[in-house]
Amino acid sequence: WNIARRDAVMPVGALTELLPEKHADFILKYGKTENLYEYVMSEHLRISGLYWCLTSLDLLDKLESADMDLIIDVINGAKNPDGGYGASKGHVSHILHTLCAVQCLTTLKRQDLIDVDAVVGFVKGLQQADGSFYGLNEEADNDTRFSFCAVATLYLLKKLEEIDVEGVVNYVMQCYNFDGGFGTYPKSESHAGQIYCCIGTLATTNNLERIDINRTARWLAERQCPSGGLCGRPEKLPDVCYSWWVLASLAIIGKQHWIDKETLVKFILASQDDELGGIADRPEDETDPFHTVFGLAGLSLLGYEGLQPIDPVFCMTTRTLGDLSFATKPPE
Ligand code: GRG
Ligand code: ZN
Repeated sequence: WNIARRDAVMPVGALTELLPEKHADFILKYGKTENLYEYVMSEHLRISGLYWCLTSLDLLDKLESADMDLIIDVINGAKNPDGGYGASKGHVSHILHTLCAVQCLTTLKRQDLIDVDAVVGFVKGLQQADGSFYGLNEEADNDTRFSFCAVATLYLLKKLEEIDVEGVVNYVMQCYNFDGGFGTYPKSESHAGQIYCCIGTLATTNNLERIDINRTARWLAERQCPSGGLCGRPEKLPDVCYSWWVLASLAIIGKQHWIDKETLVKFILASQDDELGGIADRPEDETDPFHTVFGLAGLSLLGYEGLQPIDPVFCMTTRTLGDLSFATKPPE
């Protein structure tokens, strides 16, 4: 193939080693009250932000440095009477933040703080007759991301049987496209983020045999650009977060070896900032906790040394998940 393709530029003299201490410092500075205020508190992303930060620290084996009491206050403050969690105090419950709250409390070994029946009630209330899920009550915004969030939340609480699992799976299969990918809703374009969510849903519910593994793996493997980075759709630029969405999807279906490991590792390492710490979407961009966690998680799946092993379905360490882990051995 010699077809011109949109790609990132790999800078001369790019970093080639992981800087774990820099990344731990970068993440921990968001744990300090004033920065938490500036970044996580002021945004509508607070609980998801905590999940990105905690999972980064867990991958780096630095969880004990997190300000546990502050984090627990923030999560408890985001809990609503309907059983769900909002982005932060005073925000309406949303399935995305409910999953993140459950993930954070699981990572902190504080599942005892979860009112399981209330969370189950909230999640159940979001399921529609066709099996799909809304993200929040009374808003028709069915999205396969929310199917995954619902399934993952209940799986982590060992309550999967509380929803119509066959219905979720049938809806997800309606979003399966001829090219092997999945979209946001039926007949919508394939996107790597949605593929991760749909494959995660099928894996968690033991339904992976419903797809053509080779066709899906081929769509995913074609996302690798000459720079080594992975993109989310044809004609898009590579971005470090797709080192998670694409690679984890391949890992779940046992085809991780269909992408070139060495150049992907180089791409992620080149996206680090050696002064401020953290990982960016691509080389020389500004770093943030979102791309830091998915860069680290991608490196962990690729077997990069010094990182805790990650579960490809839940993006949490296998150590944290224990018997809940789905982790499959990366195939040779
Ligand atoms: C347990 C890790 C975890 C997640 C929970 C919310 C969720 C489940 C998954 C999100 C999957 C998703 C849709 C990821 C894509 C995020 C993203 C970078 C979207 C931007 O997409 P485009 O195509 O832009 O508009 P790009 O940057 O690719 O050109
Ligand atoms: Zn990104």
